Order: sequence, then structure tokens, then C-alpha cells
Amino acid sequence: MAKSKFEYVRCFETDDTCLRNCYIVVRLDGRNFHKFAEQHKFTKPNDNRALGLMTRSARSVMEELEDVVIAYGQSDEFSFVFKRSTTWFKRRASKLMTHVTSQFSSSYVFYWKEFFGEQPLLYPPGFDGRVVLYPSNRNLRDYLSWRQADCHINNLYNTVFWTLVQKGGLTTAQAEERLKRTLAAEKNEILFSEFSINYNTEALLHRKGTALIWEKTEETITKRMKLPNEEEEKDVNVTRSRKRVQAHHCDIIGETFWEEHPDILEDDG
Ligand code: DGT
Ligand code: MG
Ligand code: MG
Ligand code: MG
Ligand code: MG
Repeated sequence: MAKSKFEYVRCFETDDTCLRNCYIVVRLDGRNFHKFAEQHKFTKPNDNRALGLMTRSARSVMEELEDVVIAYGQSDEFSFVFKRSTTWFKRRASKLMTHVTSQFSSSYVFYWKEFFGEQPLLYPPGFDGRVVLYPSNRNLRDYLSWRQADCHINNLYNTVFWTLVQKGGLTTAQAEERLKRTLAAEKNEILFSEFSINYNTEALLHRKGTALIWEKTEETITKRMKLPNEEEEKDVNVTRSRKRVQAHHCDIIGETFWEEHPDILEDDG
């Protein structure tokens, strides 16, 4: 095809190919969700409808895009890890990041009703995205551990804070003052001694966040078909193995999760 004289403008595009062998992580985060949560009356400290919608949208990202091996989410954020050998979109950072973020954003709106029913979506939510590369399994696991530790720290704080307000009758200012410079052990102690709440038995979804991974499942379906040597069609059970996105609300910092799911990471080296 003949080139127009305008073709040279392509040369102004920057090369944002992600370094080979690295895991490509795209993390997205809700824009100004402090306000979004207020306006949509999210329950405090955790709103299961909102968390469910985040996870549903992340599932859509994994199902519609290629090569995401694990996704981890908490609060208004989700991280998507592309396998280190992916060649999807020639590893172009902007393509990967924008596809993840737009697929997630449109899904968030598309599935809103499934989680919030008749409560209307008051305005179009937005999400920012960023790309980070991790060259080793250790670095990638430390990244995911960092996000899960963040989930734990925030959830412990928010749980005590809102318990002091909702059950203890403190104002938000008083609760904030009460929690200033307290360590984790002291927060656990407030919950336990004043409200008989054992933090360690609080919902795993809230304490650990959500990890989505691909898992093989055996699926048995009934098919109507004609067998050889038989005249009539018959119902036959057929078992096939399918890969499905499964949600886990568990510790991903320690070894156990990774030992139980050895296919998520590729060997270093
Ligand atoms: P940003 O990300 O800089 O645009 O600003 P925000 O406001 O999104 O800040 P961020 O992402 O650091 O914090 C997430 C906010 O979302 C935080 O204010 C609490 C809110 N949020 C997230 N999940 C829930 C929930 O389940 N319930 C309630 N009530 N609020 C939530
Ligand atoms: Mg922020
Ligand atoms: Mg946010
Ligand atoms: Mg956030
Ligand atoms: Mg196009």
C-alpha cells in the first residue's frame, strides 16, 4: 500500500515494550472511591456487594484477556499478573494496561445491577492503571505479599475503628484519637476485651482479600447422542476437563498457597 506523506508521524510513538522474562503486573485502583463509597452507601468497613463486583469485574478481565496467571484484589484495587513469557500485544505496556483497565471499568458498570440490584449507579466510575515489571519469582511474590499485608493492616484498623464507632458509641474523631499509635496487638486486644470479637475469626474475604487463579475442573454434562451400533439417540454423560477462574480468600504470603498451586509461576532462570 502506498504511504501517505503523513506516515512519518508514527515515528513519534514511544516504544514501551516490557522487558523480556519479567512478570508484567497491571494494578488498577478506583478513582476517588472515598467519595464513590460514600455516595453509593457502601457499608463500613467492608461492603460485600462492592467487593463482589470488583471480583466479578476482575474475572471478566481474566476471561476476556490472555495470559493473566493470577489476580489479587482488595478494597478498590486489583492487580493482574501476566505470565513472564507472554507475547500478548507484543508486551506493549500501554496496550496491556489500557485493555485491563477498560475491560475492568466496563465490567464494573455492566455487572453493577447483579450486585446492587435496584440501587442506581449515580455516575460513571473510573480506575487508574499502572504497569510494574518484576524480574524474579521472589520479587513477584513480595509484590503480592505487600498488597496482602496492606489489606490486613487497613482491615484491622478499619474493623476496630468502625467497631468503636458503631458498637462503642465513639465519634469518628474519638475513635481516631483512641487508635493513634496503637500496635496491631493493641487493636486486637480492644476488639477482644471490649467487644468480644476475635479478629482472627473475622471473614477471610475481608482479612485476606481475593486471589483469582485458573484451575482445572472436571465437568460432567449430559449429551444426547447416537452411539455406534445403536438405533436410537440416548442421553450420555460426558466428562471433560475445563479451566475455570477460581477465587481464593487465603494467605498468599507463606509457602502453602504456592506449593498447592505450582503452575502459577514459571521457574526463574
Ligand atoms: P484515589 O485512589 O487516590 O483516587 O482515591 P481513593 O479515595 O480511591 O483512595 P484509596 O484508593 O486509597 O482508598 C480506597 C477508598 O475506597 C477508601 O476511602 C475506602 C473506600 N472503600 C473501598 N472499599 C470499601 C468498602 O468495602 N466499604 C467502604 N465503606 N468503603 C470502601
Ligand atoms: Mg490512592
Ligand atoms: Mg482509589
Ligand atoms: Mg485503593
Ligand atoms: Mg483499532
